[in-house]
Amino acid sequence: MPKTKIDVPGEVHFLSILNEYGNLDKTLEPDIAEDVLLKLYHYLLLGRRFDERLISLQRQGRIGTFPPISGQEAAHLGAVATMRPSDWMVPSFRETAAELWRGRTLESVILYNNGYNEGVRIPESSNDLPVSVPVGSQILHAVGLGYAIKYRQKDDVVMTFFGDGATSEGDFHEGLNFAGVFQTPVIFVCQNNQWAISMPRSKQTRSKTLAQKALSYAVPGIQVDGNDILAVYAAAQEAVASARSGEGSTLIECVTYRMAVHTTADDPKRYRTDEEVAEWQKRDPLVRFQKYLKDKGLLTDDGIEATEAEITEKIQNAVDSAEEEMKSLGNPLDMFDHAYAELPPRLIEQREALARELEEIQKESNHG
Ligand SMILES: Cc1ncc(C[n+]2csc(CCOP(=O)(O)OP(=O)(O)O)c2C)c(N)n1
Ligand SMILES: [Mg+2]
Repeated sequence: MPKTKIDVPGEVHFLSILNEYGNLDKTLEPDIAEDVLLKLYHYLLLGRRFDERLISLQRQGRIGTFPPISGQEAAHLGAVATMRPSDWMVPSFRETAAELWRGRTLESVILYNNGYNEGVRIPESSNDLPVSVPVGSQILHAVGLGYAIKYRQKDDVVMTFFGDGATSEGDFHEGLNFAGVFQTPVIFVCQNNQWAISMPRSKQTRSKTLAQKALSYAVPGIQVDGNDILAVYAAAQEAVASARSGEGSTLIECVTYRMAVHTTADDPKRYRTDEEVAEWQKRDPLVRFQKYLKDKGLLTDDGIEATEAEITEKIQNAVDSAEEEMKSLGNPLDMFDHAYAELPPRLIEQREALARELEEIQKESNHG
């Protein structure tokens, strides 16, 4: 059948600057100030150590279920480091290092993972949105914000995060389509960590890349080595500049790996091999960046030790103060707040019944 090839615009490129052996492509090295490079190292390490501490707290029953970020720190940190404070970060649930970079406190993360409302409170000074657990739902919030920014003729941008699994959700496609049609200033950052709980990337889609999915919505898509913080930074910097200047959205697929459990309620040994994990451990973003900074003469063994000590203390202080704060929080009646402007009669009754019960418990403990 005679057909004419349509010249569909768009190509997908892969970006790597600092490879897994720590070798640098000098021609692509982004120009990042020394203090920013060291700050990035601090937050990479903080993300890793805080993760380890949170897992240990969860195992001791001192926090609830928690989704670790180990292995993915560069993929989200490198991206947000290109934003300015007035921009909007719209996270999913696996971007702790980036949230800390944006000003979220360690205490807030601990409170959130213990189920306290206070842990999702965003400071007045920040535009960022809280963690979103329903997979992909935040993408729609992000494009809505992007549309509002454009409507108000501001030059802020929105950066939203999601996983490889989220690209199978309708929300992802609706969001990208909206972004393409309305040219919203939204940067879509997909942390392709190879797994959506036990569902491998290979069963998620037959597409060669996730980045190419953007092309059908007339949005540029790029794939980067997500364990290479310089590549993530460079790609995000370009995407942010483009969005800020009115040229619309970009999808950045960060190829990375979840080195730990999906959440503390998961056992990955049931669906993936130790060999696979070991293979990715060799591509650790932290080790690679550390080598880069050492080669540049910005970091020494003493410097690493000092940063470790500073971080250990920071985390310990946060755990202490969060545990102290939690003693005065946690009124079970709070569960009736925020869902309704006015509680329906059925819930008013339930609230009153619970309040009576709590009073009884209190009385008994006062006497006992
Ligand atoms: C709409 C919806 N469906 C299912 C879930 C349960 N769930 C939580 S995380 C997850 C997998 C998400 O995978 P991915 O998008 O790759 O992100 P990752 O967890 O790997 O960071 C699923 C299915 C959910 N939270 N929301
Ligand atoms: Mg995933």
